[in-house]
Amino acid sequence: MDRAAFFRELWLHYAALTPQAPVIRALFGGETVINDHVAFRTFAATPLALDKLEPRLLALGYRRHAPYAFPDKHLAAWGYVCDEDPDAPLVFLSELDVTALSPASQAILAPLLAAIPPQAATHAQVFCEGPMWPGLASQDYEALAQESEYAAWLAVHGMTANHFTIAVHRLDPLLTLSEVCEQVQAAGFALNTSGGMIKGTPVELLEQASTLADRQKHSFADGVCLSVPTCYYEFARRYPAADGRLYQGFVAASASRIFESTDRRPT
Ligand code: OOG
Ligand code: NI
Repeated sequence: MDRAAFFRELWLHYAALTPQAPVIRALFGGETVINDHVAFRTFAATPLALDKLEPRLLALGYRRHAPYAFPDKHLAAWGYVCDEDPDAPLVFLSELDVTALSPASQAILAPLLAAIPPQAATHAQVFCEGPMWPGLASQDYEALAQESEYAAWLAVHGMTANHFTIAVHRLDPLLTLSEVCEQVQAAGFALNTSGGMIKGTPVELLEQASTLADRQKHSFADGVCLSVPTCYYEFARRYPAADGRLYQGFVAASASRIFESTDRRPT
């Protein structure tokens, strides 16, 4: 599959989980909006680990750019860039070190991880395939989320883009990130305020904001139906680095707060 087809298909899966996304994108030009990046989550040391998925990104024309670490969330990530096409979205791929979780959380996850097919990373649709494991009971979901919102989200949704991102620096006419945030809020969408509404500064070459994830009813293995966070939309404004080219990296301190866009919150 070529890169354009890959992102078209990914958007369809993402928009089905994220009804806010096409509505918000339409505020800023609809299909003319440039997608700055997408992000995926996975379980480390499994057939879907980052090192197993990476060849799929390389095959789409990407290369590893920079690593990021989130020790408090037991996450590691890489950013990927596409040299052939400066307009291609960047990719942020993170993985959870399950062995760093409590024995109770590891026990909840063990049957899921054991069910991942050995060749899962080679599946044609791996990046929008969803969970390749049996469903959780609702109380296990809630127990897991207490310790790791990331683990609980990933257990429910599996491999799928958890956000797309409006490239604010590419909007015409140009808007500031706070103008973008105001328009999104005026349209009725709540933003993630963890660490402040706008994360990062021009000095860090990247300013970011994001919505709170949409929610959908999910029916758990014990028959209980709960509203769970699905996916969110992000807004990123990049600035030129010293060499005059736009910064292509991420900012770990900001990313750490952006992850929280899919946290469960009291409803
Ligand atoms: C990724 C969070 C980090 C960014 O742009 O810094 C991120 C995630 O939620 O999986 O997207
Ligand atoms: Ni992002």
